[in-house]
Amino acid sequence: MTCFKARSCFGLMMIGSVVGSLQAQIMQEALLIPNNLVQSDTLGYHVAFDGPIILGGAPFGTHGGVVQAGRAFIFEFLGGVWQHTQVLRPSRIQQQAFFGIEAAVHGNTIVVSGLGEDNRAGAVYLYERSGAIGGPWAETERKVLVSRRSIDLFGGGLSLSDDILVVGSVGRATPSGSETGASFIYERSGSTWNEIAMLYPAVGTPFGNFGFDSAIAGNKIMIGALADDNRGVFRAGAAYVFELTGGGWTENAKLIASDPIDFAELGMSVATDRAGTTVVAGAPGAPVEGAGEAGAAYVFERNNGTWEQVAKLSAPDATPGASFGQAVAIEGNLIIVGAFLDGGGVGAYYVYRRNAGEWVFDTKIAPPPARLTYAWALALQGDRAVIGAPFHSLNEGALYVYTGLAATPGDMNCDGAFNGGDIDPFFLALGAPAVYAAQFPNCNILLGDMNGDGSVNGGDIDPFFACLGGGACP
Ligand SMILES: [Ca+2]
Ligand SMILES: [Ca+2]
Repeated sequence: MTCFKARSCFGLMMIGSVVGSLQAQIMQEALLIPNNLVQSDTLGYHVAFDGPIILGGAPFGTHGGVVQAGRAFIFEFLGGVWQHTQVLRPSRIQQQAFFGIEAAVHGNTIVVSGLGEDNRAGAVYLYERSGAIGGPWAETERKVLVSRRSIDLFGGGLSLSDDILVVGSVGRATPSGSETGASFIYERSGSTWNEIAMLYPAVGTPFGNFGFDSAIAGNKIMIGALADDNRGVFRAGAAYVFELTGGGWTENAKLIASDPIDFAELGMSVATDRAGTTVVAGAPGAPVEGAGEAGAAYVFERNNGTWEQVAKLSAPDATPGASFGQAVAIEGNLIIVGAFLDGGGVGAYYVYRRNAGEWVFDTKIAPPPARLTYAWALALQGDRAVIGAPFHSLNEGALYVYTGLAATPGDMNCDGAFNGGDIDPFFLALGAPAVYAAQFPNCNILLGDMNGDGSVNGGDIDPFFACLGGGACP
């Protein structure tokens, strides 16, 4: 438990549980509220998370008299606790740049958006960490578009992998129509990132907001276009899949709801699993059984090269205006969906699991009262989730960290599936638990407790392989 302000600490609590699974007890691990927050910082407006790094965007803070310049907070997992280690500010500080309104982190690289910079032309800033975990992060590059215009809004919909950076520009004009929006692809070459492509829909909607959100997995990039008019339905929204084939990124599929609805805005949020074969897209404006703007999240899976909608998720206690689907995340067989206006503006997130191919509701996590707009943003990796509550405490904002989300026994690399890829990590956990913890920082070692005696030891080997071979599982 890490606390940064005594008044905000309320201990390690068990929040929920899954019947029949000891491992899936979702616990609040930390509440991250740095001491130097100011009103209007809105920490948690965006969250990014990879390995031992949490990045919290705080875009609306006024600092040194520069109105809504924004900043971003880095937290690192050091000595078994989450510690606030650094505040990022860009080399060009500007009024209403909204630095931190979007961000991404992957390995030793961070990208932070200054979407509002230069009259909303927009910019992004890249940072690299020198040295090991805990070492200083320094700005390495600032990227802007060539022939940039105001209202390009370059800097939305960020995603980052080893060598690819995706940057959305929802106001950008493209050859397929005025202001369809676009996403720009950068490839890492040594220590610099070079623009290699501009992605846009083959048949776009003017002002379709293509590029609003994105996700990347291997050779696939998913891009949300929340105002896309598919089938003539105003702002029904869509998510596009692009694939790297024959040396270029090409449009592979356009994912739309089977029941497109005016103002559903599917594509407000987009996430993919690591394999790039399951996509979840939030549609926070969708009605649910007559509850207007209760919101939904659509799940698509790719089988034999074809994408199909396999589920429409909604809150079992859907209420009008909850905006379920404003934020989504997926890891293996686990999806979490934020509903920041649930409970009259308190907010909540919902957990779903894929069980025998079906996506089913598991649990709802709601914070104590008065945590305004909790789950406005969220991120998920392995066993951990990070939840942003940007308007908490007079818009200072806060981040919540939860553990215990992974629930597949034997899934030692916590990618959501139990298979041969878990054998090596299992033996690492058995033989060198400290090394395991360092190598898999967001995994729960107790997923290796296959005989359910509360620890990971030699007695788990036979049950591990029995389950892996198709026999009985815990
Ligand atoms: Ca696994
Ligand atoms: Ca055991």
